[in-house]
Amino acid sequence: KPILVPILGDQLSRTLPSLSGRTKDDTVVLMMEVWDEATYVKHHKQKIVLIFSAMRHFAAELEDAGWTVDYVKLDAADNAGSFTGEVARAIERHDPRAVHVTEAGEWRVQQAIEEWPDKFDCEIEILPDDRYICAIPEFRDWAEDRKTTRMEYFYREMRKKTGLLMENGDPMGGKWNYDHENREPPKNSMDAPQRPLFEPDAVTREVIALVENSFGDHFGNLGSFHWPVTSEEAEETADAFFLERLPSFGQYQDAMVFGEDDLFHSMLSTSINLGLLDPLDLCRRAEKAYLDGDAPINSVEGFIRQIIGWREYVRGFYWLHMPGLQETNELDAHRPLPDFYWTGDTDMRCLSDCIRSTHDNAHAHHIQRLMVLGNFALLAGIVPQDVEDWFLVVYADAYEWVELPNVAAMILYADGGKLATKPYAASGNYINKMSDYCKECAYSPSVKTGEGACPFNPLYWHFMVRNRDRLENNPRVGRVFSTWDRMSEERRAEYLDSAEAVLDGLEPAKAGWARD
Ligand code: FAD
Ligand code: DLZ
Ligand code: SF4
Repeated sequence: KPILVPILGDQLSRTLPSLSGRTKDDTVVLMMEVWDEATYVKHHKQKIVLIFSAMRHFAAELEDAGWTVDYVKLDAADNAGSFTGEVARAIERHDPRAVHVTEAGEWRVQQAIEEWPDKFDCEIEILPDDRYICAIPEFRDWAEDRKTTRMEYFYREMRKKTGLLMENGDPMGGKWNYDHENREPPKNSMDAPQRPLFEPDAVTREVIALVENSFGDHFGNLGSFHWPVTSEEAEETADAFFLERLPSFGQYQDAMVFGEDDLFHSMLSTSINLGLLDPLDLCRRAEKAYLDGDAPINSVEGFIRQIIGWREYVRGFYWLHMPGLQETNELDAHRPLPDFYWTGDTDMRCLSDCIRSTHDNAHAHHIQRLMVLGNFALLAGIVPQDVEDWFLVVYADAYEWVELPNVAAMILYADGGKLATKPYAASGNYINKMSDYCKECAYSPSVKTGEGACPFNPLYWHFMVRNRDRLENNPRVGRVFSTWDRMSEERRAEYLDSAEAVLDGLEPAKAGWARD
């Protein structure tokens, strides 16, 4: 009897623990395209194409390498529509002596897997996913008994653990973090190199047709699908990044330019999250670029921090705070998501450009997600669950374990400050400084209230005033209220009235975009 090895859509790694220890002659790999996964939220069309195409390519590679793969397509007759239903059918088909599965990335799926031992009359082995640098219990131990569980301290532990950018126990260059060098505004004419764009092959084209047919009402554009769908294409994207973009990655990490969708970012998150690239290997390559003198320390340290710091940290944070993180709403935000997040129909040029990129590419870079799309949702007091659904739907790299901490805790402060020391709230000044958006916007960042005012300006004060009780004692925010208190009563009323006018003008999203 064989061992059945189900491989989920974000487990496309040859080193996957449930696969790497197996022998080909007594293993059946099971891969399943299932309706439940494609529709628990109505994912961007490109996200579904990416996952199905990458799954199909991975299955073909395994078969070429001599593995037996039982691949269930979405439109296969009798597809049960769920992982559990398909594993049940596969147990019938193959009569395995055991099922070996690597733990799921998402809490929702892991809950279902943990029911398998009771459901199936077959031995079930659930293996920890060792494709991360920090195991879930290790993060829990680290977080326990600590007064402050900030990312920066966790990151230093990961530097020590991996030895990345370390020299005799000290950080290379003398500092742990070079973030203050990574905040340069864009230059007038930014000439970022084009990343490799992959034309859809026959496999991807077949999936595109399937997705148009089955998920035609989902958000997003398919005409511009160029994501890497194999580890080879992902490596090509990584090669181009290390060669052409890493040197400027740090400097322009927070810059935003109208119509420039990736600038000097790596565009590797979709491939890392699918399992096509190994995150530690990427960090070692970045470190080598520094040691060889091909990239400056601020770029290399910044890139490594995003991966062994933020990426690992949010995963640990997710598992530490689930399932509560889905429900948390400490700032008591209650406004529905504005419709323009789906349509892009707004005169705010920063938001409309970020939403266009999101619609066309299933991508927006970090600072767009944080300081434009996130900042607006924070200031306007959008209900966290609406914002979470939106971010989970629209990005090709979105899985709940990475999306939810970034949205609930990082941008919305809905966890009450476990992750961030203060809300990332900013007025139009910040966006004006870090982008070229404002020059041709219908609004002006220097107009603070009334006609023509950048909506971020009055909303900033409305947010602060509404949350004064919660934020006033935070030493990193407190001073803001002294500024407010020094304003004349008339000025304060202008700010609040302007903000109310913006908020009253927000049309709530129509039902059916994120969920049926
Ligand atoms: P780069 O800028 O080149 O960064 C390199 C890598 O670092 C990324 O590929 C990613 O793996 C990692 N990374 C960077 N920042 C983060 C972070 N905050 N959390 C986790 N990993 C990080 N990333 C996702 O992978 N999936 C998501 O669903 C997701 N949702 C986000 C939602 C919000 C509100 C915010 C503010 C950030 C979110 N991020 C998410 C993090 C980040 O925006 C993306 O990883 C990044 O934009 C991907 O593009 P890139 O590969 O070019 O990244
Ligand atoms: C996101 C996604 C989608 C859209 N569809 C599938 C699918 O049909 N089959 C599959 O194996 N995985 C899919 N995924 C990715 C899963 O949701 C992902 O593996 C979970 O996040 C694991 O926790
Ligand atoms: Fe965005 Fe305000 Fe600048 Fe317009 S003026 S682009 S709304 S920050």
